Amino acid sequence: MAANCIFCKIIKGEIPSMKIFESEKTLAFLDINPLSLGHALVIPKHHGAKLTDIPDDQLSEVLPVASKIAKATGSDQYNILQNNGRMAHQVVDHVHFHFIPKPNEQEGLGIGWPQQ
Ligand code: IU
Repeated sequence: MAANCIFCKIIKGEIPSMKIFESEKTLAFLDINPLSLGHALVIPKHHGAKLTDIPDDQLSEVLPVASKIAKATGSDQYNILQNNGRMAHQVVDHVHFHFIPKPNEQEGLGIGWPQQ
């Protein structure tokens, strides 16, 4: 954990968030400034700014959680995005994977979030 990291504060519960999934090593919550309905972030609990700072055992849990979220929302049109460094538009220096659904205009987004 890093004392001044906003996502570490979210993990510790010092800052509120709309949590949608939590496990020992991973947390997922809704993005505060969503690019689409259901835009969520999946983060390893281990603090590290960039992908290469995160131990493999933490990283390996992240994509399965993103997959669970995709399944639970019912969305089959979405982006998974992970930015590293300012030139790549990274703003928050705690590794996070964006899940950005592209709701079908006729059907909208699906209905749920993953069960714990
Ligand atoms: P980026 O990949 O570092 O550019 O994305 C950071 C994201 O974190 C961005 O979509 C913000 O809206 C989001 N976010 C958040 O959900 N809660 C926060 O307290 C802060 C940023 I600061």
